[in-house]
Amino acid sequence: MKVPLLDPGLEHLRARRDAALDRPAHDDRSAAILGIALGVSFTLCFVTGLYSHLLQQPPTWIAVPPSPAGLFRITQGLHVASGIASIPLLLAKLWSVYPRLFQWPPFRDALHLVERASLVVLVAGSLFMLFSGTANIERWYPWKFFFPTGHYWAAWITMGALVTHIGAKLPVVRRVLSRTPLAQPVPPVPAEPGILGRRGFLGAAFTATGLLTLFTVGQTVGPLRRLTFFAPRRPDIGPQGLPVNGAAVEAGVLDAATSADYRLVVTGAVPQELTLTRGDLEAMERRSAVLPIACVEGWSASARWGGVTVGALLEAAGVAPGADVTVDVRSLERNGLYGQSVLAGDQVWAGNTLLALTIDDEDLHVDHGYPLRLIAGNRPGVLQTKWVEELVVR
Ligand SMILES: Nc1nc2c(c(=O)[nH]1)N[C@H]1C(S)=C(S)[C@@H](COP(=O)(O)O)O[C@H]1N2
Ligand SMILES: [Mo]
Repeated sequence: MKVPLLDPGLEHLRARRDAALDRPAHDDRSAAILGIALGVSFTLCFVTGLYSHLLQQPPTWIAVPPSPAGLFRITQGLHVASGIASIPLLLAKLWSVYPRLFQWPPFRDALHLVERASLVVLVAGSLFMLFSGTANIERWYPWKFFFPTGHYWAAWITMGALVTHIGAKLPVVRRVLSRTPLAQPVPPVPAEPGILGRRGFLGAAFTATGLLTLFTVGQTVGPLRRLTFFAPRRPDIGPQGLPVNGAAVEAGVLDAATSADYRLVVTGAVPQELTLTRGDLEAMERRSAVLPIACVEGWSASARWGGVTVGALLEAAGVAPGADVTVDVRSLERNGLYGQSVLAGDQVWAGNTLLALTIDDEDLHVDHGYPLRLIAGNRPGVLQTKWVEELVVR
């Protein structure tokens, strides 16, 4: 279809667009290669994100196992790393395909219209996911919704649009992968000075992706911690060599946590309620375990924790060992998202589900939860409640 010329300026733009579409950075092959990379990073990010969501908001019929203890550390490390890697990939992809925005006519038939409309959802959803995830890593919340809920549901919508898009583009991807010539072979574009070829363009995109990953992943991969230039936290900087999320002063618990009046209460469905001082807890049988704090924000760090098992406390309160109970772990910090967490299933009785008194044989720093904090295997950091003052057995 030939559109009548209205305006020479428009005609000039159109000529530029057609020339751009012939350039290697904007051709099908570049777009498909970046699309494949994004398909991989988005899928990895989605699957690990689902796991994270499941652990943080488990349905009642699922009891998250306490082992492998480091599993969440790996899945959440991958989640944040694949999300960060997707940022330069997405920018490169958008750069690669943007001239197509001005394609005329905008759609060929009804199906093509649906496919192009789904792109609005895909692009908006992708930008939203990567922006909200990055902002959360920085603990910056310039919005009104609850981050986990918004990020979770937007992920489903974005992935739906992605599946639609992949379905529509599969033939192109297949041709590119099998390296057969594209449907209408275009004469090779002569190299123009100052214009990147495909190799240069894709090379720059993948190099940026690699460097950004390398300079952030040290927040969870210990040996790379010195290269953590772009992540807000290094895993070894903080009191007792561990980062802090939510200091005692911020939580408003500094006085209560350091007071001689501190007591741990074990209550609920127990034959015998307990009220214990920190001294009573120190006198109980001690266990130690090497466990990571793995924050949903993507940093993680391992430490050797010492303390009392939750199981031992329940037994002291008269609960039969191994009984099918759920335990609400409550903090001195009563309000806010972090005020309590739940232990269920095997996590209740596991030998490495601790109420910790020490890190590396030193009393916990108050910002790490002194006098007593929960630490257990395969749990997101948000559920490792600090300044524990009450266990309620159900
Ligand atoms: N009561 C309470 N517990 C809490 C928090 C908090 O702010 N208040 N922060 C949580 C989060 S998000 C993480 S990642 C870990 C961090 O523990 P740390 O500060 O000892 O490293 O504690 C968790 N437990
Ligand atoms: Mo966290």
